Amino acid sequence: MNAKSYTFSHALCRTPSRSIIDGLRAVDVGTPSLDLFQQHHTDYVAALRSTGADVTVLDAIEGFPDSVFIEDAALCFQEGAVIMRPGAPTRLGEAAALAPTLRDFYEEIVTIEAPGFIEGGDILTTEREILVGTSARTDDAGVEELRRLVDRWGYKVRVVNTPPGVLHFKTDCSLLDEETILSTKRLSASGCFEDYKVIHTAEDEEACANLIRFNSLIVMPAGFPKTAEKLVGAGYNVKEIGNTEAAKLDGGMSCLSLRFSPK
Ligand code: CIR
Repeated sequence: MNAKSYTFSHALCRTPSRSIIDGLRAVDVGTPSLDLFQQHHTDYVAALRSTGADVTVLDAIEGFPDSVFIEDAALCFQEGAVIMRPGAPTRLGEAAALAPTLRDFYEEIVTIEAPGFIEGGDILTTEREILVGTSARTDDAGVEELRRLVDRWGYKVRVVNTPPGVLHFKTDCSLLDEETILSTKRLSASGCFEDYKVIHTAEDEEACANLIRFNSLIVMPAGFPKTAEKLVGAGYNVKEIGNTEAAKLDGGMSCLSLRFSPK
């Protein structure tokens, strides 16, 4: 196994802060429990480590309630890292806060500059391209800036649409392997995965579309038995992790880590 889109030597996670109760959410379905969030987070980190990866868990940042969703603040490749420019005003400062840590791993770090906005949750890196969904958090200027920055490493960016009312592009899809994407039907209907094999989330289980392929594992939220069965049936090694508290803040499995293999 050497696919660079899902083979990772490292991951960065961030401890949930006490301020998580003030995290952004589209609909208020209750306050997340910090204790349970922490328990799920510990299980998540253990799952990543079980694949042999070196996982660094950074300190919580109380000033940024959503900073546990570390994926949105940067995008990492073998060659270097891109510091994002989150479109949520309360999250803008998270990107700069992450830069010193990324310098421990990379010589080359580039930064999305104003005026564009872009968040990691809108970016799906596959073996052959970088798909970016424009959304309420990611605009055309942010995408064009990313395109310009990653050109130096030979990566191609393709712009797609995030379905209306969906937080991030990857809220509705995930990479399963070099050729295969897990997607909701509402997203794949746009035709954006025409050149891939697509496995759909089972009916009424759209909320598990955000999962991660991390080395040998598919790390998915617990509580979606029909989709889990589909994935196991297709030959994937599925590990389920509790996600009830992150879900109250529209977060899922990809948001909780930055996954990378620096050269
Ligand atoms: C937010 O609205 O920004 C957070 N409450 C959730 C971020 C989820 N991140 C992701 O899907 N990559």
